[in-house]
Amino acid sequence: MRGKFITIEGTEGVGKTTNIEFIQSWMNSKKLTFGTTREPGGTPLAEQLRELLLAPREETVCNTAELLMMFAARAQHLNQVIEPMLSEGAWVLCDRFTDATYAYQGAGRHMRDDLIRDLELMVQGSLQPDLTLILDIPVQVGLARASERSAPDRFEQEQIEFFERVRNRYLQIAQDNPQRCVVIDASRSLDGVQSQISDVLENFWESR
Ligand code: T5A
Repeated sequence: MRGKFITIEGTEGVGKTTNIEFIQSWMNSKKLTFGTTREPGGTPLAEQLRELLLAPREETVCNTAELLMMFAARAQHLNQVIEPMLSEGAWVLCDRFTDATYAYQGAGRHMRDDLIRDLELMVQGSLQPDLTLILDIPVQVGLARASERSAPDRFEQEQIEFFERVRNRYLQIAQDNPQRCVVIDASRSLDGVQSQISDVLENFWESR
């Protein structure tokens, strides 16, 4: 049987990394075979593209180059990691996927949705995640959390308005895809966040 594809999304510092560890424990408790991966990244080539994308630089990265690099990394990741694992029946837990492109390059950078959709179709065909957890938090809270952890990358140097557009797009995506997406209130204590995630995962498990 084909594995399930679960993605986790949200604006900067929303707690994806922290909660991925929690989801991994849940998957272990269900004795699932699974892999955890991330975007951009997940293969040696895609991780190199990630470094190129995230590094602050003096040269302005044009929006089209940024979009194409995101999808180049995704094509490699799907081909080398995600598709083979799902075909073998393993579950895949992925830190960000194409929703991030609609949110960051679409809403954040004002790139046209139809361009993104064409690339999505070319790179992933009809493949979509089975479940997407969208962690939601006021932008300022997330940026403050992220800044305590490390120096800002190229995206984290954007203005607050950029992240507001990203957040709003994520909420819109959730509204448009209620069968796939669940919004998690990530502004609560970690215990509160993980209790909601646990409920969502158990529901998903029952209905799979
Ligand atoms: N990107 C990506 C695009 O533009 N387009 C795309 O298509 C894709 C795929 C990737 C960047 O690339 C962009 C988006 C991103 O800018 P990333 O590493 O995936 O970068 O994204 P970040 O958001 O930068 O990831 P972070 O690691 O910064 O944030 P996390 O993982 O969401 O947050 P985490 O878990 O590290 O938590 C941050 C801090 O908050 C604390 C944690 O302990 C940690 O210190 N924390 C909490 N504190 C209190 N209460 C809670 N509930 C807490 N949860 C976590």
